[in-house]
Amino acid sequence: MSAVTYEHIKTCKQSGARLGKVHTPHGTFETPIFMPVGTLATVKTMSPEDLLGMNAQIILSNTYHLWLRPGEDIIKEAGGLHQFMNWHRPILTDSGGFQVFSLSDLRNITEEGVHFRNHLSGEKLFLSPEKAMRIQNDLGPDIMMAFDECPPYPAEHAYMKASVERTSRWAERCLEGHQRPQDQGLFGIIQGGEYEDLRRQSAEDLVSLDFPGYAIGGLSVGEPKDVMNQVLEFTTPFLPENKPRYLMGVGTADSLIDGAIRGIDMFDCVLPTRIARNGTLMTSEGRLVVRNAKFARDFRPLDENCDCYVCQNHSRAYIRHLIKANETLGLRLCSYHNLYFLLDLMEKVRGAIREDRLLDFREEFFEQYGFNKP
Ligand code: PRF
Ligand code: ZN
Repeated sequence: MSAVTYEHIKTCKQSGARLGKVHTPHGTFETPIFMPVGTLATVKTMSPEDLLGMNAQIILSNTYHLWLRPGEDIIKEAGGLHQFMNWHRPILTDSGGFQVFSLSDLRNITEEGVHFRNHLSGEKLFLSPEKAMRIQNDLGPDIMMAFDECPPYPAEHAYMKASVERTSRWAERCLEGHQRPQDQGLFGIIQGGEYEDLRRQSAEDLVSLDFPGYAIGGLSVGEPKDVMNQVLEFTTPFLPENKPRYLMGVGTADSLIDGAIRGIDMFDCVLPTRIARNGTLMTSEGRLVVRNAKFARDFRPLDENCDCYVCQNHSRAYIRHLIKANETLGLRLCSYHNLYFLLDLMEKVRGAIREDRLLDFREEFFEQYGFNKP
């Protein structure tokens, strides 16, 4: 029995979206789900108590960042990441592959792995499938990710084909290097850009290796929205129905709904916490930039339809003041609301799947949010 298993509850008759549960050594989370990002073993400005208060069911952290500081040896010595940060619900770590590509210049990809420079100190570093597995085995998340290459968009077909084939060879090395399959589930990552044949090839390669879950990587890297939706539509048919599916790095409200409709179970993104820190809020009526002068005397909550702690207790005028004065409470309140908004959105998505009405929900949500897309 794998450390991580998917329990299918039902398929939405209207949209085809999946309602399920993922069981892990640190408990169960409901899907479709949004995972807040805690890159450096902290969801920026949020305490574990805050995360429990908004009912975060699983969070994500990063191999690359924790390897550089404080070092996986210290986290292992603390008893693992859950103990180190005092978060006892499920944790997923990304493998470092993507972070190497997005954070460092001067990288050199070889069959063996990736040579690059530390984005903090400039020091020369090397990551490989084996090393990414060893670090994640030391960190101890419930779900760890294979070491992949996420090529830029757009990339030539020939480059992408060679890259997909290498990512498949790396995936095999990840499975061989993984030392804790009994209590950590390792997910494979499908690449292939916008190319249907390469997505198929990547999915078939990885599915034949029998991972307990599959991610779709290489999306939300600058491609148009309809390209992402198409890629999901032609990739998910190659994935087993009894394993979780994770769309990496996607976190706008509309793409969470559109991803769920295309059979995605898990999402993560820094977007809600990143935009919160400059005072941009996600609300049921679209984005709200609370710094704007028009909110100086606006004593309504950030979102009149939100039940979160922030919206029950504080006004736009107060939060605008905090953000403009660079008070850290402003960052906290905005981060809390944005995370609550996406977690609550996914709870509503799960409710709509349960009632076979996710396409109707999408219509209603997009209408209020200010989208009028097909
Ligand atoms: N690979 C990995 N992590 C990721 C991605 C990927 O392709 C993406 C793509 N948006 C986000 N995070 N390992
Ligand atoms: Zn709120």
